[in-house]
Amino acid sequence: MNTSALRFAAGNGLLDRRSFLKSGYGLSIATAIGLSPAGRLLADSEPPMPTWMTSLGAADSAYGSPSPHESQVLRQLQPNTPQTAGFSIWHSPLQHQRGIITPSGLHFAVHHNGVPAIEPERHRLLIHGLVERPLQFDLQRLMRYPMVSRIQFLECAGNTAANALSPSALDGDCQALFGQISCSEWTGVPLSHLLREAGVKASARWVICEGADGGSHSRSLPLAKLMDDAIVAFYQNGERLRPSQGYPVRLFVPGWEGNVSIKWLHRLEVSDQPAFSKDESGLYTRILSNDDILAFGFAMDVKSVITHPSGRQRLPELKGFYEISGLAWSGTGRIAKVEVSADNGRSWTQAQLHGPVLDKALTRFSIPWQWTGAATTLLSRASDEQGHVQPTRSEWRSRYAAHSFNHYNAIQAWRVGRDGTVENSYA
Ligand SMILES: Nc1nc2c(c(=O)[nH]1)N[C@H]1C(S)=C(S)[C@@H](COP(=O)(O)O)O[C@H]1N2
Ligand SMILES: [Mo]
Repeated sequence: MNTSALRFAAGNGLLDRRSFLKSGYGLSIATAIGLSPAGRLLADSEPPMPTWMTSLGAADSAYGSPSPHESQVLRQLQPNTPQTAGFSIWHSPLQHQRGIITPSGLHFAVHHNGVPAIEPERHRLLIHGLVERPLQFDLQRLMRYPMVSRIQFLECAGNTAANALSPSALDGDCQALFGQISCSEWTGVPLSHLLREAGVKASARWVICEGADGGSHSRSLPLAKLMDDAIVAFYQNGERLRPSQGYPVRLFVPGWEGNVSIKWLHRLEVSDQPAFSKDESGLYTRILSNDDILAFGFAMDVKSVITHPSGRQRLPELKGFYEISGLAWSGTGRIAKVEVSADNGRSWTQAQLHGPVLDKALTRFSIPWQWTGAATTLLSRASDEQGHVQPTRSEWRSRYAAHSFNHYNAIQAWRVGRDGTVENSYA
């Protein structure tokens, strides 16, 4: 193909992100992906008309489901994690998704005590402790309060733990390595409405939040954050929560590690101190490199991953045009920029952010790439509006003790081989 019309923006074929937006560049996508004249002729000679074009289709069903041709797009259990009766981690297939919204049936899930079969009419939410008026709500009364909707991500603190812990990069796809992140439109009642109604006492600082699952998963959360932007959510992507996401009601705490968004929410105890429950004293702390223990470090860090091309995908042609596309997010604000490198970090260029760029939501980015066919490594590096930038893996490792794995947010590297294979790498 004639590459004279291409505007290169960084090494090894990364194109200017506006290449296809400005007509002046004279770059057509058909040219870029190399549709040959022979290919065009083939399209002109129509194959025989398929039967679906000449007969009536099937009846539809009362609740839609994906095409049977997409049956490989499924959540998957976390590899190498023993699943016990109650404990399971399901990963979302990021490499099959586009845009920023996770379909509800593909939302990742972490269950410590299985999925309780709650009968909504028997479920109650109790607010007690340091309040003037302890309150107990049934769902019908709870859902009469004014509601808000927000598009926000949820990420498990342990997402990408394999890359934090494993001394060499494990072979895996984007789902296996990064699949504990999803993004939905969440709708519910701001928790501040309910806490004000209960009348929080002046000495209150914390709220102990507990689920109705058999093991009573619970976390202590600072009152200030809950008053600021937490919601008691009933809806996910316009329909009632899936049982897996906390039906009939969950806490949703924007930008913070997933384990604090208590599913099947049934009790809020207002307190002047945290409970130091089992999980918040052990599982959800981080050990720093100087052996200090960081507890109650809630906000998820700025992070990104290229989803196309990504681990275990195979580039169908061994050189030429590809769109690099991925996801970026930060628990402390909006994504400000994502830089991409196609030469293992020697040169970088800014990817296009696809709007809307929302606070504490997944943000889609993309950049056109003219692959020469040589083996290379693709990287993405996100920055948020507060100036946080993703660290390299060795920078991340130097902050934490060797066996620490929560909040891993280092720059991800995908190695592209000359045979078109893509694999996880430590750059
Ligand atoms: N009641 C209850 N809430 C819970 C959990 C749980 O096991 N029980 N798991 C937590 C963890 S560790 C995470 S990461 C998020 C995951 O939310 P999701 O399953 O809707 O993706 O839920 C949190 N809330
Ligand atoms: Mo989690």
